[in-house]
Amino acid sequence: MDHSKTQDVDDAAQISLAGLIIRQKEPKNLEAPFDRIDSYLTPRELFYIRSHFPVPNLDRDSYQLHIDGAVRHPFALSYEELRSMPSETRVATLECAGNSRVFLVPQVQGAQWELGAVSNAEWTGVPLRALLERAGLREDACEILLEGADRGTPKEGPLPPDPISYAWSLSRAKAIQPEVLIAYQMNGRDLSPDHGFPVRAIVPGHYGMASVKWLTGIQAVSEPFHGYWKTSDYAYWASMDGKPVRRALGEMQIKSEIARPRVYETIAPNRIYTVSGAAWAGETDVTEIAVSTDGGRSWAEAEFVDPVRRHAWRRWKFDWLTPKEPGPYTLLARAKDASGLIQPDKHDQNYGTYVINHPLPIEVFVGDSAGSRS
Ligand SMILES: Nc1nc2c(c(=O)[nH]1)N[C@H]1C(S)=C(S)[C@@H](COP(=O)(O)O)O[C@H]1N2
Ligand SMILES: [Mo]
Repeated sequence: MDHSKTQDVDDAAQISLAGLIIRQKEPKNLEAPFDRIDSYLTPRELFYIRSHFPVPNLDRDSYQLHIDGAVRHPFALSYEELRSMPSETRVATLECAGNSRVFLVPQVQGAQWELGAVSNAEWTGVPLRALLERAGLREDACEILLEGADRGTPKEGPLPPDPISYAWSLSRAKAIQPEVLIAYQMNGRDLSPDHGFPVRAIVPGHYGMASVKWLTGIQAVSEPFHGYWKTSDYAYWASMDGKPVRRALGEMQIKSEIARPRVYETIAPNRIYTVSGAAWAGETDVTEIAVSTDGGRSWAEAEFVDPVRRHAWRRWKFDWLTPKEPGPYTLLARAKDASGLIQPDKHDQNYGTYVINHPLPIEVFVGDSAGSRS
């Protein structure tokens, strides 16, 4: 792996030109400045932060990761022991399931994320699979429960009777996939406290809620885990034989976002303006990206900047010959995946305040006031 390249990304001038946007001060919920990040990997300093409780104080020397439950040989690992195991490094995009919530009309409850509750980084850690193999998963283990050290009382009901920890379970099938990491580094540097120091899970392809930070427990369970986060919070209405059933969120749905121009940007007429952004999907690849500059009436193919890499975003760009005619224009981007599926035209109400993956309208003005600036 080319560490020097990663280092460059985190030291890049863009860090000093940009900062995070506050959505909530405490617990910390900070959004990445999506329009200001040009790099493939999001520098650690600009990676969005989504935390439900205050950051727990974990110490490298006393840290222990417990692997137990429906396993034949439960065990615990220190931080140094984890770091001495064979590791892997993978790029994965994390998107918070509530990203782009501010685009919903009428407005809904929850953090008003714009475009930046999504970021892309390179993660280093031990495959969860290796830990589960060492523990010897029992036949009856159906899910793997990941538990963080942070605790508190959540904000929205139905509320549990007492304070709880942050916890999320993965199906056995996903937990043993090679991409799921028990990570201790991000972009070649140790995790920062906000991103889960000393150790977090990284579950590529799933919405961010699955990538449990401050991970202290891995428990194999023989019954599906129906805790607060998988029922009250990150759940949606699925359909079973035509009847609605409550299910936990999982895979990220295909989505693209326009980074530039920004909402209400003024753009010079009759010039080439390079529209840019990124697109990603869950357990599939993004294969096509189209841009509309007339509110969705017509679409033109845009060009990818990055190659296909499962679980990581692809930046894209589109050279727009801006109209001679001044006025408001609505830009949209729409991605297609390897199976031919494209982003839905509008938000699916069954997802409530989550999974906002329809093409997000970016309204701009073409006019002369930008002439002097560009
Ligand atoms: N322990 C713990 N893990 C957590 C959370 C949390 O509040 N506590 N938030 C989750 C959510 S909702 C998201 S989107 C990601 C965000 O990871 P980041 O803060 O590193 O961007 O962490 C997930 N892991
Ligand atoms: Mo999230």
